[in-house]
Parts: sequence; C-alpha cells; structure tokens
Amino acid sequence: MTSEREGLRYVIQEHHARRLHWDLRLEREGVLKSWALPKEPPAQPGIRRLAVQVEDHALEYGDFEGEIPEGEYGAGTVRIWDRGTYIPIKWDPNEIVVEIHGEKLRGRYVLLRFQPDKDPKNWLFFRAKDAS
Ligand SMILES: [Mn+2]
Repeated sequence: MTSEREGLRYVIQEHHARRLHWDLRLEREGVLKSWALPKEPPAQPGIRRLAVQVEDHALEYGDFEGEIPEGEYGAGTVRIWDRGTYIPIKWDPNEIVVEIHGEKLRGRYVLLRFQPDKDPKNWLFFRAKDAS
C-alpha cells in the first residue's frame, strides 16, 4: 500500500458504458472510494460536477483499462483518463478536501455531500479557488 507521505492513489477512468461517465477513485483504508461523474471532471475552479458515490473498488482496479463484456455490469470500454496521487486535507462524513497531483487535474479539490439526509449518494465535485 502507498504511504500517505508519498501520496495515496488517485485515478479517473473514462467509462463508455450505456452512458458515458467518469469514475473518480481515491485510495482510502485499502480500497478505492469511488464516485461516478456524468460530466467531465473540471480542471478549473468554478465548475461543479455531480458525483454519485458508488461501491468501493479494489486497489488493483485502478489500473484497469479495457473492455467489460456485453452482459456484465458496466459493459463497455474503460480508459484511464487521469491518474496520480493525492493528499487528504480533510475527510469528514459530508466533506472531503484533497490535494490532487494528476496529469489533468492538479490542485485542491472538494467533494461535498449536499443532501446528506435526502440523498447521501449525491456529492458535488469541484476544484477549490486557488488560495491567495
Ligand atoms: Mn463506471
């Protein structure tokens, strides 16, 4: 397992399933915490994307690229859209702040559970404004 000093694993897989989406995954306690984004993840501040939390995935899955066969869950093509490491700044039940070091996404990002009681799977994912 990666140590926190080196950074934990971060990956986004572009998933051409029945509907195109992006799977954001962050290593946490030996698994990949996972969210599905219906729209492309934002590289700049000011764009908030819905991120629907899905089941944890095994760490090894973060390297997966290829075809999920027809008839299986998530059938379609998976490609690595971005990967790297991240540092957790804050990991609360309803708010996660991370420093992402990827190729496409770099900087401080926030995951915010915006309806914790009504719809706990729904989060917003966005890049924080740069600190001045
Ligand atoms: Mn997916």
